Amino acid sequence: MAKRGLATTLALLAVFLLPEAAHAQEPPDAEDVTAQFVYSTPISSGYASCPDGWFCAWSQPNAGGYGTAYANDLCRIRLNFTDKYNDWIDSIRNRLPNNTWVHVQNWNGQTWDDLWVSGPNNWGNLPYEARNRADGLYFNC
Ligand SMILES: [Ca+2]
Repeated sequence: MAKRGLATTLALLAVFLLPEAAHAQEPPDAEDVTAQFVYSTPISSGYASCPDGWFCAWSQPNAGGYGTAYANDLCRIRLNFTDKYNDWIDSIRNRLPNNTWVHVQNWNGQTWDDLWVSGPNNWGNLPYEARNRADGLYFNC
């Protein structure tokens, strides 16, 4: 009976723990980097100023405010904006190649949470509740 009780307990733990692990959606070799390791460049406002092959983010809705484009070849890294540049991004455009998905993420003090997951060719305003919260970008391809 004691063994069955342990097995039942472990099974219940797995039920509760596994969905959380699956939610992370990140490979174990995800690497955190800061801006000095990622090629980026300022861009003008307007969705049309996002060059083909780049991921673009703007500080205001409708591709307004200041913008930054991030280069390709960014698989499986997280760009941590660091304290100086956190809590920004209102709108985005994903023109990265290689079926790259970009997770716009918030650091909640313990883990990275997805505010938005941008598939290939995705563009537009982030949902209202996701704006001005991004602390990093996770590139998955
Ligand atoms: Ca934040």
